[in-house]
Amino acid sequence: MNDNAAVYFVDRHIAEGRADKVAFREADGAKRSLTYGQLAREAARFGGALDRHGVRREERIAMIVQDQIEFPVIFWGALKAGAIPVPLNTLLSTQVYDSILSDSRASILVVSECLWETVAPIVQDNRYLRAVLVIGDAPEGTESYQAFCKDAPEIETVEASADELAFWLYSSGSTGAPKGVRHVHSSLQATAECFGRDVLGITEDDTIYSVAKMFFAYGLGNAMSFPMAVGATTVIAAGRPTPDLVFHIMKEERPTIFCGVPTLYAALVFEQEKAGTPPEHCIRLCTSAGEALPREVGERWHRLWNAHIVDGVGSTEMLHIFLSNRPDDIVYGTSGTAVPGYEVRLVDEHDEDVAEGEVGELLVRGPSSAEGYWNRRNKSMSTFAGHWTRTGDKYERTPEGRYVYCGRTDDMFKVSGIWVSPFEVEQTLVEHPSILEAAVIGRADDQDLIKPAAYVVLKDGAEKVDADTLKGYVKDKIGMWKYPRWIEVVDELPKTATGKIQRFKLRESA
Ligand code: 3SK
Repeated sequence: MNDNAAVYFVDRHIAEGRADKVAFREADGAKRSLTYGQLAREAARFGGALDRHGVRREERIAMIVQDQIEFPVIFWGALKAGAIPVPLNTLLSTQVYDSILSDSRASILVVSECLWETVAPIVQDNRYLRAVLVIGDAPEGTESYQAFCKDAPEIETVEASADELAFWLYSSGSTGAPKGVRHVHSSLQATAECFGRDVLGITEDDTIYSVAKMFFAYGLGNAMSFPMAVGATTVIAAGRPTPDLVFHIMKEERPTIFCGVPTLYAALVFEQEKAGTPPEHCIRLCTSAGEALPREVGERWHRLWNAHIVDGVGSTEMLHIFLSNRPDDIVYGTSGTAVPGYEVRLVDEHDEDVAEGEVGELLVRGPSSAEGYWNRRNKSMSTFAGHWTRTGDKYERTPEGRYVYCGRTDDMFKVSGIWVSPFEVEQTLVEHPSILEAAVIGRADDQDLIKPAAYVVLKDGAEKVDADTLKGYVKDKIGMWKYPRWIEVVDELPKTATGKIQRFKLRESA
């Protein structure tokens, strides 16, 4: 039996009569679309072109590709040929691309034309690259992706086992240099079935729109593997997901499932409340990940859109969401319970299970954990501890068995000997009508005692609030010792490209 993931996600649709069904539709740019039949042929041709070029199994194919129809063609074409696609964040700097290209030793690089300038200074001196393919007009020293594929034979999907390496994703987490996370063929199907099909209930009739791009594990599942597992359609957009673009896509492209991140939900709620009128849409369900969704944002979104947000937790290491609310069982402000097929535990610093109501580090086990990090033996051993994977997140379990996010292990701090969850203080701050976003860190006072400090972004046009009022607001809601002793108004919070607040940057500048 051939367990190459391309058999299930690509080839199967032809046998099941979906060749003419649209798999991907671009909502911006050239507005092209790709049927399942076209995708199968073009992926087979790209695989054939790799073969013709002498690319061997397990060679890495780096992708700096926007959300455009070539993305799935390249990803699946590489898998069909037994090569390893490595989709990279399209927002990185020249220097970071340089280090990732060297680390991965990719032999082929495929770049979207508009991203070429960022990598142009480094490709010449890279000693592993044997071809640089530009999607669009090829500058000197590169080849056009279209010419590379022209007249290539369409290959059959190569045999692969479920445990064989399929693709890598580079994870930067909220700190540190990016690490290559190596995933096997069976993980894509496991996440698509356990979460996409069994939790979200995505069907062939759905149209999905994910603001998280496909280079990010969350977006790869939402926009590619989940819809492709059931033969649904994905709307993709290369542009930055501003509220205007999102509202436009909701109205014109009529997605039924929307996948967002907390910062964007907060901005959309704010814009919509200003506009006053309910938006025109066909959304039946939304998802959120990347950061815990503040309760307030979830509740207000539901009132406006009459569709719930299923908030969940995932990681690049586990490929997608493993702890989540359910569409028919949502408690905003919690991350729900383990996704069927996964188990979670909360442990203390000795790896002993903590008691109910105590804070512990979240460990997870399930069918989609990565094989390890590339070239990071120690880090692999500490993160992938046998069947269990460390998440680096601190959680608490409620008497009902739901998990409540407290913060990243590195972001938690104690005040007067009691743990403070930065997330709890942030959630309380964003309940204030003037505050759009907040980040909380521990900071030493004059006596070198750690106390909470808050950075807040005000809503556009919001009335200025004085610090004492805000301090009193938090004190009244969650307790004396948790209120921020310092409150700074900032224009924006430092975040990763995938929307996670980088509290370590605030600590460094405090
Ligand atoms: O950060 C997350 O919450 C996440 C969710 C799904 C897949 C991947 C990631 C990193």
